[in-house]
Amino acid sequence: MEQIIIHVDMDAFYASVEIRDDPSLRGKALIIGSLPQERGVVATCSYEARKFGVRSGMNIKEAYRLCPGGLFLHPNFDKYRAVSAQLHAIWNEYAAASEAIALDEAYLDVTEKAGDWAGACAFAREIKRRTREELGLSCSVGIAYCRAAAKTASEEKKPDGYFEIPVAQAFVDLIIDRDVRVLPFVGDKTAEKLRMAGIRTVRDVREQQEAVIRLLGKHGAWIVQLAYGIDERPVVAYKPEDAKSVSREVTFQEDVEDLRYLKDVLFLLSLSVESRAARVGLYGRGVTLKVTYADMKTVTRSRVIRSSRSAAVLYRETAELLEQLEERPVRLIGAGLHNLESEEGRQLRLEEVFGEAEKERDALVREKISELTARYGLDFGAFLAGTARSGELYRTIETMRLQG
Ligand code: DCP
Ligand code: MG
Repeated sequence: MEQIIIHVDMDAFYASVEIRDDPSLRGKALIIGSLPQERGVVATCSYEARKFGVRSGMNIKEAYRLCPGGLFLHPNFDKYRAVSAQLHAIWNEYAAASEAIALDEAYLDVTEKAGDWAGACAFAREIKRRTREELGLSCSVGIAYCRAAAKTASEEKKPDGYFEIPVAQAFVDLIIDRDVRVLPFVGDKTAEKLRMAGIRTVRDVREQQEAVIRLLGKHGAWIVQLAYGIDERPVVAYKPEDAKSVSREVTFQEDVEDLRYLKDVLFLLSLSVESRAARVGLYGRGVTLKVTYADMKTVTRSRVIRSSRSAAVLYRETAELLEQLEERPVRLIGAGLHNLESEEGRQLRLEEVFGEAEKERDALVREKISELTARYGLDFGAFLAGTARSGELYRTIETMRLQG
């Protein structure tokens, strides 16, 4: 699959917006998040503050210790959301499909609109120019033949960066001696597992690919592919704020790290989404997983599916997406269907006509419910009767967390 993808990411986003709106802040070590005397974390900070070692997600006390002369400000989310909408509106003009990953970040599939590589590079330059001229903010862009490389490229020359990775060989040459964490889906935990097996760099992954797969299974096979610069994931048109979706999310009373529990929660959320979608008579052609980590960083991941609203499908897809994320304490998790379509618009597949797909899904749902009943000792009958009601859902999820 030939693709040309631009990844665009704003520089020190929240901090840059504050500096734009109050030029007296320019050049200062600006830290957005809690104030030093409060409990909390750094959301982001200006590049001047980064020189002191301050980072997103860091405890605010630690940030204060590193940078006592810094200027600490609370975030203004409404403002960032409004700016984000303006940013994505500009970027979307250049893409046939654009996938908003965060308020300040998107993948743009420019393959068709740009026509060729030179056209894509011109788009990237124009995106930078317009973002600066129209919104007074700087961004970093990466242009590449695949998502993973585009993301690496946008980080390569931050801030105000511009970088091209036209082919797989160029990507491999760039990252081969870097830490495995340069690859998407390799977070701290995965990196640690690999390190225990003596695998530290991308080169090590290539040279010990059997070991990587043995160690990490399907996830490992992904990582090996990426180490060869192979990444065919498409850009899935998706905007988190898109109202045309049916989704359900839950914020935990306490942060959660247990992957099995998180998957069980996804299953319950999926059942709830299915019943909601059924009530409004809609099916989705995309699924979305949303995760907010304990440090407030939110990530969303989407996939294209064959039109469905089945809890089994939604669960299977979102659980897979979850496995590909970094393992860090989770504060909120959500699952949803998007790219919705109604009954009439759908083309039935043969398996559906004969009811086979449905039987298979029902079996998966039944199996999963008996698994949960055994694990948590709860009566899921009551829950199933009320899946669409939030109260029941939250209560069940919290009870499971306390019993798990
Ligand atoms: N954010 C947050 N908590 C985090 C990470 C990020 O609240 N742990 C918010 C603040 C950031 C915004 O999301 O401004 C975008 O995140 P990025 O990771 O893109 O960070 P920045 O844009 O701030 O900086 P960079 O120039 O490194 O992209
Ligand atoms: Mg950014």
